[in-house]
Amino acid sequence: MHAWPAPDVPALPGTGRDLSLHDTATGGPVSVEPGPVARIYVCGITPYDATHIGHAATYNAFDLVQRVWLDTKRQVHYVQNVTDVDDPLLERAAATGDDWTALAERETALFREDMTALRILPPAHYIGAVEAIPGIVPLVERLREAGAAYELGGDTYFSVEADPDFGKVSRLDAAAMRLLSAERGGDPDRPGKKNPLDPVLWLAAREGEPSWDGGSLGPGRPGWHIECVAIALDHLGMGFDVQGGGSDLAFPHHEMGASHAQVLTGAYPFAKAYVHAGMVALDGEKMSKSKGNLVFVSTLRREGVDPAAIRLALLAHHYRADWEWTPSVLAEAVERLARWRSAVSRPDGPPADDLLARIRAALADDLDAPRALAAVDAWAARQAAEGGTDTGAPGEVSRAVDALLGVAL
Ligand code: 5CA
Ligand code: ZN
Repeated sequence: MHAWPAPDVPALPGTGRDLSLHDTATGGPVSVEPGPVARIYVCGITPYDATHIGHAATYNAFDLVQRVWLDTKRQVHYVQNVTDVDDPLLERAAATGDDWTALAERETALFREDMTALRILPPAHYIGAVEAIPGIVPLVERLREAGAAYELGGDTYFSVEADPDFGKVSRLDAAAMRLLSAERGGDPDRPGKKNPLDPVLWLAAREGEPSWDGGSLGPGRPGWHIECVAIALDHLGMGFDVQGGGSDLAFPHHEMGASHAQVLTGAYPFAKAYVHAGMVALDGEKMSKSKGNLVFVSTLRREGVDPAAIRLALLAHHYRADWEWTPSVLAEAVERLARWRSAVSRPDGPPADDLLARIRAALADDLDAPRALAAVDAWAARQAAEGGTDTGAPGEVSRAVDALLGVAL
């Protein structure tokens, strides 16, 4: 499917710094050193509801990764999926009487608009689960032939024991895995499974649900993890630089995906770094479509909130932090945006070369956006207090803020 239009990324003087990111699999910072073409896969939405602030925060984090790479003069090969068929989408469509394809199309279209408004760079390949099915079926067949998958009541399951490296992404103990599996789409209590954690690869056709030709697997639909594996292997191959998503994807989704791919290819690792964004909460609980405690990007836009202010509200929090959306978070961002715009609208100002270096250093250090904002705040405060004579400075600041933080002043 098509993605969304790319915003301009102004070229900046000099070259940016190499990026260090916190990797869930090692539990510490890793120096991400991609080749001339950096490869990143970020898990996309399940389109049964509009983009909320939590989604936007996660996609904003991985947008910064790309902007840092572009600033090091690398190209970025970015792939994202859309889980346009899965249990929660079908359940929502059934509950509202909507056609599930119309629901998915509508919400994906809204997501594209929200991403465009937020100046998030689009993926080069934006692939739906449904369109990936012809590539998924042979992978599941191969896993079965290799003895890494088995049939249960017509469904096909992956055997986690087939991967000697299973567990290395999330590094959780068996009890924690079991709990999260039940919470996040797994079925650890289904009788007959070899290991309670084994995830479904291919779900046999069920009454009233859509199904596709599954070759030797029979008609059905794909499991969730194999969807992202098929898309990532097809467009990026093994050993790509960053696998990204919110922290709720570390287990089971990214753990299972890594295992599927490692067993399929015999290579290790699936991704060189697993990077996870914190969860945004509302009223004390994680913002989630299933709980319904949501603030939608599109609602804020409709209310007349400048998308640049939404983006500044996201940037004010470190991407790995769990944080809470409140009216004052937005009010502070609106106020900051006005301050910055006023500062760059003057014909001259204090010199800005040091500011560019500070933004670059902050972002290269595990995407420390709050530190980058503080550096811009300091420049804007000097501008307001004493002004300056550097006629190039306001332009340099707005180009740096645009290119590295995605905020057009
Ligand atoms: N389609 C799958 C991934 S393949 C999925 O998780 N879709 S989603 O719509 O539920 O979430 C999309 C992305 O937003 C995921 O990376 C998820 O981790 C992230 N996300 C969901 N809720 C929040 C939240 N409250 N705060 C931050 N990120 C969130
Ligand atoms: Zn995914």
